[in-house]
Amino acid sequence: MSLTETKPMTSATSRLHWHPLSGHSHRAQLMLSLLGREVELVEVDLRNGDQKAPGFLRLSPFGQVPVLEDEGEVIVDSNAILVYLAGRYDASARWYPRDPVGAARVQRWLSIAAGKLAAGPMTARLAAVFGLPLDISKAQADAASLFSVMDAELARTPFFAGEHPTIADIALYTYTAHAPEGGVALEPYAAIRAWIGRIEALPGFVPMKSNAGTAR
Ligand SMILES: N[C@@H](CCC(=O)N[C@@H](CS)C(=O)NCC(=O)O)C(=O)O
Repeated sequence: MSLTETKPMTSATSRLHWHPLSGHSHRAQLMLSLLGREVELVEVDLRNGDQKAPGFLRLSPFGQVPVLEDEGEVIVDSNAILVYLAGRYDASARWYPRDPVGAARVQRWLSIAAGKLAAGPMTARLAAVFGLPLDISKAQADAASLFSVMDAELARTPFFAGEHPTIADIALYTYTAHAPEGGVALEPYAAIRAWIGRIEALPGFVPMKSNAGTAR
């Protein structure tokens, strides 16, 4: 399906294979909720290695969550899921603009979400919360330099791709908002904190649990 076509809404429920403390999973869950899609959540026990079981690898060859099953399609990768959901269920095209400039503005930040956001705040959280043997000092420093740039951008515009929220904001939200769990403070970044408030005020917003088990 091309992005210029939008299939009509159906009453079918989406199925999301996820983990409740996975920021990538939360990205997909949040987008489904913002679009008002009913979702069946299927928990994959990452600590038990269930993501590497043969049955799951048939869905997700890299053995990672999230995976979306929807309308007979299997969509792997959180950003791919955001692109898919916006293309299929947002006829207004506000969440993922079709025009070349609008689409490029969104894609710029999807790349950051898959790159610098993962290397910085996500990696620091993996080390601090899950005890993975990663270079937490470097990840925290990388997070701080990324947040300086994001903060400057958000001082000029309310959302990353302009005046209204897009999938770029959803891709960036979770690991930014949960950065303090990785020892990365958000206090220095007033524009980021204001943007977090704007995202959390969106109708349909659902939080991710913090590592302490309490919802933010
Ligand atoms: N590029 C992937 C990354 C997904 C990812 O890193 N998922 C993590 C959880 S947040 C995972 O499944 N880790 C388990 C593993 O790699 O074995 C996406 O955006 O969906």
